[in-house]
Amino acid sequence: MNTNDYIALEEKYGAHNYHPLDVVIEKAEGVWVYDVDGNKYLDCLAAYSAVNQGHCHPRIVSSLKKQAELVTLTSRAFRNNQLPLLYKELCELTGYQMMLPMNSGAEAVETALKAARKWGYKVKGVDENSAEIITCKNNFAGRTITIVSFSTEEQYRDGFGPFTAGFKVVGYGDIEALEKAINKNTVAFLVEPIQGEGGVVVPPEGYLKKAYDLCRKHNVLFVADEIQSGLGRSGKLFAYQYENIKPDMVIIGKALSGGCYPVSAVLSDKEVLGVFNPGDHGSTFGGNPLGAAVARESLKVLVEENLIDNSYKMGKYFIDKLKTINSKHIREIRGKGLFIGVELYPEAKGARRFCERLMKEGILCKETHDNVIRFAPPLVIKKDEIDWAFGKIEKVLMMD
Ligand code: IF1
Repeated sequence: MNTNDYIALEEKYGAHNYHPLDVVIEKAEGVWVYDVDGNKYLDCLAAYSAVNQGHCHPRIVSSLKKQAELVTLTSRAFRNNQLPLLYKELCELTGYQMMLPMNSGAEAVETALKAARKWGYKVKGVDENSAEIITCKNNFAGRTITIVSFSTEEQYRDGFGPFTAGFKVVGYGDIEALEKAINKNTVAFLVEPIQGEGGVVVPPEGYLKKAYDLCRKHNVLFVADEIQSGLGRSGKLFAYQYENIKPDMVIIGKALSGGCYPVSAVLSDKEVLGVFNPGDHGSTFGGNPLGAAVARESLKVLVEENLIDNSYKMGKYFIDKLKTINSKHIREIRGKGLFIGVELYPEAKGARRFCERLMKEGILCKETHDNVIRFAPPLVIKKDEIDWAFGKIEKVLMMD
């Protein structure tokens, strides 16, 4: 079978909830992916930052294989020997006292929302059923009905009402709007330290600290959604670390498993996650030994292979090179670490057509927010691979 044969099957049998590029990948290793027709591509999306450690990292794959032959799932009705070790290693790495494991990012976001509301009622003393959570315009936190209840992207909401109450939306970076939105019922402020789907938007210098201080002043939880920006993507372990803050909750996923298995988590100190009592919350697969073993190895690889520092250095190198491209299409180049967005002018007629051209040149990337090309390769990328990609990116962006 060739590319078109696979596409035909997808068209015939699959729900059409995506519009992917016409590339059918059958193998991947490090920063490279290979399609069914024998073509090779540099992956500049890394599965939306789930493959920070590189595709099929040997250490992570072998941890998956080894654990899969021991025990994969016990349910949380019983205990297993991998989760306690993940708890310890993840809390020591991040400096938090507690962790609650889930599977998808959205499940971890929902967990954080429930923890914030419960903390609001049991600790802050907000009246029952009146908790409010503030989020930002152009947020992306997942696809559940509660999460899209606070989305500002019409398409993500269309046809999915009625929506969950108790959310307010303020401009990203607008500290006055945040202050105005806070009231006695506010329990949390949920924010991406760098907005991914919003177009790789880095907030104004000092915004996160000012928002954090406002949360402190009004006894509101500062909750960082680091599912995409975290675990080295921004050039630091967490993107929030570019400012002098320590969120009350941090939500992670994606690269927590190196892209080998769905593992997500919420991190906090005891005051917040301590509000959960046995039976309050859970999930069949949450905290399973297979995911825990994979997550443990994924974190070890991130640290032992200095991928965070590589993200910082290669990201700076990549951005500096991109800034030399003298293309009429480029409005702004922005990002931190290997979390890079190239925003095009509206006259460029959208980023998708450049992504299609880049695919023909052997580079896979994804447009976000219509006019932004996102470059977010695995954090293992080397200078010569960036040089190789740069030549093709420059060629494509210099076209009409
Ligand atoms: C899709 C977007 C990215 C996330 C942040 C929570 C989640 C995500 C900051 C939920 C997930 C994924 C979802 C995937 C495509 C991708 C995406 F384009 F949708 F918005 F990365 F930008 N917080 N993002 O980025 O995690 O439940 O997916 O594990 O839904 O198409 P999830």
